[in-house]
Amino acid sequence: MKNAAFRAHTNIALIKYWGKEDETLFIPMNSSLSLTLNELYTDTFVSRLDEGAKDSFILNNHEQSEEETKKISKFLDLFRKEAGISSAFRVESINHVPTAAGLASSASAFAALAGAMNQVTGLQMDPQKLSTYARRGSGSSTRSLFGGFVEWQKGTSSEDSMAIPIDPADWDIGMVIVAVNKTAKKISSRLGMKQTVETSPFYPAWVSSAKDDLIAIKEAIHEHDFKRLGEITEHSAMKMHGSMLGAKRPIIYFEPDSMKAIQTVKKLREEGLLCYVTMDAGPNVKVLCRLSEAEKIKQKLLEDFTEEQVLISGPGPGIRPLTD
Ligand code: 2P0
Repeated sequence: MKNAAFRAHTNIALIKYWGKEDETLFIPMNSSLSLTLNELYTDTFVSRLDEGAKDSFILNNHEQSEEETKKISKFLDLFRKEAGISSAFRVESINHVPTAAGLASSASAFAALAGAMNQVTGLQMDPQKLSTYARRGSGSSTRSLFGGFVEWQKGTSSEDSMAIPIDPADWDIGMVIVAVNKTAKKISSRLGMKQTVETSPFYPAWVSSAKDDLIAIKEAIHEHDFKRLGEITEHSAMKMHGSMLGAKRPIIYFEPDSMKAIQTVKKLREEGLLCYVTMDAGPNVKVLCRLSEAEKIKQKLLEDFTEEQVLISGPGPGIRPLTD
């Protein structure tokens, strides 16, 4: 095959991934669990080039630097090696992220590229195995192979550190995303996790409590217990940020507007609405809620934020080929 195109949706972790056991193979310290989102996704087109050509990478219609292309080439090497081929590829990606959201994610990017490479090379790996390949591009992209609630089992080796779909999340689950700040983050997740693992005295507690949280959240999902799901989600995010605050030097992703959104969610909860915050390696706040109540939550957030800063999403599907 000469060309292939795939779509992958981004995901937000409810039990966070923070820290690597193996930095080269992207094996995490703890298993994690996420929700795939319908509204944020990446479309990636790959074409095999003629002998002698070099890899090229175009993102949102802009040719990327040699340095960025090198990262992609390293990822493509995994597929070239498995397929026993040496050809170069042209990779073109479009991030479908609403204006000003600032939520472009490596999770959907590497998942879409893994899907396209799996097809164009004729490897036809099953999604589980393919998730171990996506992982080598970016840890969180492992989980974007599937839709709904997805677990990334840390495993014991590169071959079994993979994603498993847990539940389609088709029981009135949604997220309200508050784009607090769209500028690029100051400390990359990769660096942030490394610094936390190496210097935070709270890190071992993070790892052991993430294990318990994972068991508990899977029970909550199984029982469709939304309140418990939300409580575990918020607690996991705050514990992850707590471990970062204990790093030397401290890693602080909170901004005044993040706190504003968190306070609003707290107030809504006091008024009886079930909604819970989570935050990643940046100041944006994501609110886990009932999809049927997302609009009400959005309206409340609009008292402090603009229309283009607040986005509602339901659960999204796993990767799929684009045929038209
Ligand atoms: C997560 N994050 O579980 C966590 C929570 C951010 C905070 O996965 O180094 O881009 O490429 O494996 O996957 C973001 O980190 O990091 C991330 P690498 P990645 O979603």
